[in-house]
Amino acid sequence: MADLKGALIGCGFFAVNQMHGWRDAEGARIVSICDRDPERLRAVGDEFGITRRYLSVDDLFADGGFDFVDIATTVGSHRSLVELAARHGIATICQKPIAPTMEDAEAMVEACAKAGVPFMVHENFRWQSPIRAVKAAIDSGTVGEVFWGRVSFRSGYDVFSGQPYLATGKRFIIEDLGIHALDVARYIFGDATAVTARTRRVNPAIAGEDVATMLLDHEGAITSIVDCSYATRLPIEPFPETLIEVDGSKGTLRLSQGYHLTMHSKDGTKVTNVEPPVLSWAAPPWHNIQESVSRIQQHWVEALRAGREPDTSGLDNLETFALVEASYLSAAEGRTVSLAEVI
Ligand code: NAD
Ligand code: 89V
Repeated sequence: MADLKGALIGCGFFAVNQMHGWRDAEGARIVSICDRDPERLRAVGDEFGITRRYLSVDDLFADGGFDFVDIATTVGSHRSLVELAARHGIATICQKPIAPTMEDAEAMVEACAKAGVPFMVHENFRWQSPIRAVKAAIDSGTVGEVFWGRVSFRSGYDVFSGQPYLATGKRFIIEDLGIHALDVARYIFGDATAVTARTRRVNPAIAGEDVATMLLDHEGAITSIVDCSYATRLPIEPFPETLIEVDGSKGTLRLSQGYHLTMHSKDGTKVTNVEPPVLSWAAPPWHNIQESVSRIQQHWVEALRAGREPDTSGLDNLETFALVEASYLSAAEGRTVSLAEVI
């Protein structure tokens, strides 16, 4: 079967990982790239040997010649680009966060559904192999019925040097990073029905919040805590590890710093090293995220070929984005917010 042909829109900081992932993907390759910044277009085009380069998305779509687009621009352009792709009947991947508002996110999902085009949000954290290992361990039944959990990302890493725009938005950590942790909480503990959140800005040099704590009520009477911080200085910097705790009726499970997975039950305690591989193009500490990029892209190829909805489809991602919206509303109003209020 011929490879699927893709076009990448946005050749910035993170797109380089996506281009590496596509180079390794089985059954797909990038044939065209687009960026309104000629320098970024040249850099990515030269590094990955892509000759079809466009400064304008209108020219990109006018020329066509691809089966899907991979949108790697920042959030402000996501809605217009996804709707443009839908108008051209092109299957679409869009980076997280799906949109700046719930209204935009819902419109994007509707536009793709109406056009009959597959739509996936690049929500990659749930594809990290340590997180898959946690889910597999729960599914194996070792810890019994899960009743409590925690998804935690606490760091003092300087994310602003690579992504300066993160320092300027009114919203920061929940929208950019908490969104991944909230999605992981949904993936592991199931959909949530309500959230209670508190936020704080510790770093005076940025505009948004850099600390957030969310208490989630999940369907099935599971309670979880999702906490994230970029203001936490630790003896060994954990970036970008997501740590997970799970308590169940028969035992406990802990994904701790250094990618150690500890499973404890009446049968004993087992510690496994679940560190992800460092792919040929990857570099620690980013290898964890980089591996998940390759995995979600391969999932997209398989889902597209099979005519299946991808796990993090636009529709699925509305539930994750609703948690983001509900968390900001909860923190602003100091009350518990039901997901039904925002979705
Ligand atoms: P960036 O600013 O470095 O790159 C964005 C690029 O898109 C820029 O080169 C810009 O010129 C280009 N662009 C913007 N609008 C355009 C348009 N309309 N047409 C053509 N080009 C356009 O941003 P980044 O840090 O690479 O982030 C991009 C997206 O990736 C964001 O949504 C961010 O949240 C997400 N991201 C995801 C992960 C992850 O693990 N999933 C990690 C980092 C960033
Ligand atoms: O995954 C992300 O969205 C990134 C980072 C891990 C740096 O927060 O912005």
